[in-house]
Amino acid sequence: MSRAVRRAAAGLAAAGAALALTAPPASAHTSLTATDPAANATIAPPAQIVLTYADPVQLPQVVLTDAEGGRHEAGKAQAVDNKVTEAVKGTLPNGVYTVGWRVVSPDGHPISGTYKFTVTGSTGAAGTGGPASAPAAKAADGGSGGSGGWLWIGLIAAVVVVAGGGFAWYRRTSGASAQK
Ligand SMILES: [Cu+2]
Repeated sequence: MSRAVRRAAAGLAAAGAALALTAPPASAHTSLTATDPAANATIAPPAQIVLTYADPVQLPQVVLTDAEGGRHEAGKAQAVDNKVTEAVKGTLPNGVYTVGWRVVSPDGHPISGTYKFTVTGSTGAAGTGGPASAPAAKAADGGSGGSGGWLWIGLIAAVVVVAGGGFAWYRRTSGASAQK
């Protein structure tokens, strides 16, 4: 009887050990292993944000906000293997910026986080780092034809003017109605 119990216990232990050996590694979320710019770094204006994870990731989202909530990322984030890259719009003026990110782990779980860095020594004065400066820089690189570049600048300037006017109008009207 006691031998049978011992045998059963030994069998259970062996089964448990086999299960532990054959079970897939506990599928954990991936994790952020490195960032460029580094968290809490004080640096010259970066051209892009590069986030490195422990595993390949999908569906990346990155937002870059200044202290006033203004957005400075350009286009969509790109994920290649375990690296996510997000371009920065124009030259960041001096100040503190927050990077907010979200990716989907290999196990299908989304993870997200934020960190801050500080820009110093920037030649981009506050208010001039807007949408028009990025295409202007590209046109100066000679990447697109001269007239094409100017067409884009004009188009974007028009969009900015229209959007700015609309926003001002919205603020006026909503402010007026809120006061009454
Ligand atoms: Cu997970």
